[in-house]
Amino acid sequence: MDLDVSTDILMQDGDIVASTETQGQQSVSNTEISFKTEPNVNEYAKAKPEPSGNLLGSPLKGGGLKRDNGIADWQPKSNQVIPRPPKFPPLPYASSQTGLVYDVRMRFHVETVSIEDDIHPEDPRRIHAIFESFVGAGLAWEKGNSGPSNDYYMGRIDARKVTKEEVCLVHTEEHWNWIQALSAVPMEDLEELEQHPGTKMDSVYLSNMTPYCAALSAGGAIEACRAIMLGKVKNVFAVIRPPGHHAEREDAKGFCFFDNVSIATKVCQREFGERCRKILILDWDVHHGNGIQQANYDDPNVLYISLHLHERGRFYPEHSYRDKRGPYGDHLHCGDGAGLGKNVNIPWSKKGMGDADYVYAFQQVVMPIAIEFDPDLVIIAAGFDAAKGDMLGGCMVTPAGYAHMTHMLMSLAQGRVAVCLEGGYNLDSIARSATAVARTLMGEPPERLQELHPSITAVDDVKLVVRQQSRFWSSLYPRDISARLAGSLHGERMHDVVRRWQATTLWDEYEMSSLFVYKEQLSKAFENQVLATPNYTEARPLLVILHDPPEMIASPDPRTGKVELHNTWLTDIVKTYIDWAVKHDFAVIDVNLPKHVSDAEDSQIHQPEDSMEYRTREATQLLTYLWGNYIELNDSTHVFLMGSNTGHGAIINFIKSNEERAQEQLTTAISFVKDVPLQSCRSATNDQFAQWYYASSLVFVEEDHNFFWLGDLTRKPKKRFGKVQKSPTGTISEMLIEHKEAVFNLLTAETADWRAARPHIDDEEMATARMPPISNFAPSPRPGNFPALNPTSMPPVGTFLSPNGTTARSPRGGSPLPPVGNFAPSPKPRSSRSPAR
Ligand code: Q9C
Ligand code: ZN
Repeated sequence: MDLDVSTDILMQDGDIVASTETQGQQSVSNTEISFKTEPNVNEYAKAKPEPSGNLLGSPLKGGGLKRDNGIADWQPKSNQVIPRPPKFPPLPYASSQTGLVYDVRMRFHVETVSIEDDIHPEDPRRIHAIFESFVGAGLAWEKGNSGPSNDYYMGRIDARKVTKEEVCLVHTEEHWNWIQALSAVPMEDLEELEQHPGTKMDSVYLSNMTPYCAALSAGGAIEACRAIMLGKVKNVFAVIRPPGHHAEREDAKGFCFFDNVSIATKVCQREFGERCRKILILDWDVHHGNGIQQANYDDPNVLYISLHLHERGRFYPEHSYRDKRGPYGDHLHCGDGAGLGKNVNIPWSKKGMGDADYVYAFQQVVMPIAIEFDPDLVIIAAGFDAAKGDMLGGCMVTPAGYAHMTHMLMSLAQGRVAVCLEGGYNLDSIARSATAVARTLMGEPPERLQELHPSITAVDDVKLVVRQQSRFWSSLYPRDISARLAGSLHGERMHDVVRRWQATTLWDEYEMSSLFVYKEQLSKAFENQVLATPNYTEARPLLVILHDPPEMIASPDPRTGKVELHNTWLTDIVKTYIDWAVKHDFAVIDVNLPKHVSDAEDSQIHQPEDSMEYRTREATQLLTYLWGNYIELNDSTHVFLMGSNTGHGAIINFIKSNEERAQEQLTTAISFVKDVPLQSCRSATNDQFAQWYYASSLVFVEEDHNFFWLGDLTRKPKKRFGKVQKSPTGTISEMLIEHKEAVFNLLTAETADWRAARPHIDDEEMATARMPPISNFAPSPRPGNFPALNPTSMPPVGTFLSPNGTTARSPRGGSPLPPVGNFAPSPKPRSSRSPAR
């Protein structure tokens, strides 16, 4: 191949098609890579000023196409002690060049109808901005702008057009054909073009030059990777566009046409075989690379790791592939078949991630996995749209952050790193970020990081990924537990175990038992959800407590994260309230609001809490059900509702939609509010309503609650928020301890009248109401309002009888009825401990 190395390495728009077209075609068949550098280096050494910051001074460079370690020129001189020439070139990596793919012709893909002030973000100037920045930083050579060329600069590698056959390693032939056809579509038709009948294009613009530019972009990525594998360069930066990582098997999408990186991956695997079997694709574009994931999903030799903004599936590409099946970028997508475990999504749930968050993810997930994978080549799908200043990404990564990520990745694959541009839309941000990356590739250490503290959400997001990926990677801890639970271990969620234990204890101490609650979907989490003292229908005060499950405090094993029972404590402050209430002759209904309701078939994987909205809705329904079916039908003299967090929301919701019933029947609503919104009671039709709520409530609000710092601190809270009291910072349990005296005093005061005129309690009668706790976990006899059923039609299940053979009272205190209409596998009647008298 005869190349004139002294000519301008930067092709001008005019000579493009003629020169590079043919050169490009040559490189397809010929593995030669051309390095266009100026031959005369001695002159340069004299003429060029010292690059700033070069502490060692400018070394003499060998001229010509390659860096020269002086070995070839070494000549023994006759009267000297002859040192042995080294067998291998010293510092082979440090002394070889970084490659650069840049071809101005990739600027030809432009939006056809350009609306003046609405320039498309995927702007042709993107690649030029990066190249100019390289030149300005002294990393790349440009005729007229940077003195004589020498191999101190990045070595230029020609882009060329990808072939159909290469594209079809990733895309369908139809996709290739559709892209090719664009060059002949009249401009005015391009806008309305569909890629698939009836499907609008998803975030792409088209021009007649699109096929050409997309082909150069993919070809550029290929040549970049090949140059490394051929030993021409140590690493490479491919400044290419249009980007590729959203392009799917048969879809252009998200400004992308061909999946450049995946095509380069498959070409290298095929061409270099065992030398380039395992490839790591690290995608730090702010968007998920749905195309790359799809193209490599079942390939065990391609590890795809993507860090991206996900916003729980609400960030682009929200769902993809025309079948619209999923939030493909979530952490649960880990690959398929032989490729299982070779897909790692690190989805940020919130915008605004910065250097510390990315570095944290690298340290916790990316590098441990990458080192264990041990790739032969690293390709970075390098979008710079997570950069500070990018209008699409909303993240904060600085050039130093990108440099650090690059630096870490350079420890892999013997330094074989190919950086391929993807997105990134702020011209200034991408230029500065890419330059920092290129400097790092060339051997400069990264700048110091300014931001060192990862955000809480980032830590949470990363933890989720670690747990998920720990199934596949032995360097990740803590291990995911679901694999251990699968099979015959009979794993049970602790909240179910604990609630059963509570039910047992409350039965033993107060003969509290389960009230039937109709549930459409049955789950263990509902078992024993509502427990009542046997006297809950009687003419006495009733305290209804809606609370979160008790809190666990654990000190896990530092290495495995294993939580052992002997290092785990259960705090159940609600019990204190029940104890007090029972001792003071209150009837109690205790309602447990589980934080997560598993499906009937519990998959035993880690579950986040159900959303606050969902839990509040569920709790409201439950309270409404209890009120209608139990509370208002009994003879209670007073009704107190007490709720913490979700319970508070449920109480207010109930009150608001049952204004009259509440005002008539409810004595006091007591709330503990920590990390849920403080609800207010106001009525459109009744001015007195807020007044009534104020008089009938006691609301403890944690002092850090934003209610206090959002509002005007100098003013008292509005009456409609109830009788608000500030509570010192702490957990809900701590709040419950802190204010128990206040609550007990209130309960005592409010029931003083009844206490004074206390009726005699018939012990005999009470005993008849006793029954063992009953599981709430089974099909109900019939949906609907339980008490509305004809009691005699209830199936006579054995344990419905109390141990002494009598039957319990119905909720209304009427005809005998199996207690709480429960169903199926209930605990065995306890003969010895049962309270038969
Ligand atoms: N509602 C890359 O960064 N946004 N592509 C479309 C439509 C598309 C980004 C928003 C963003 C594509 C390579
Ligand atoms: Zn992007």
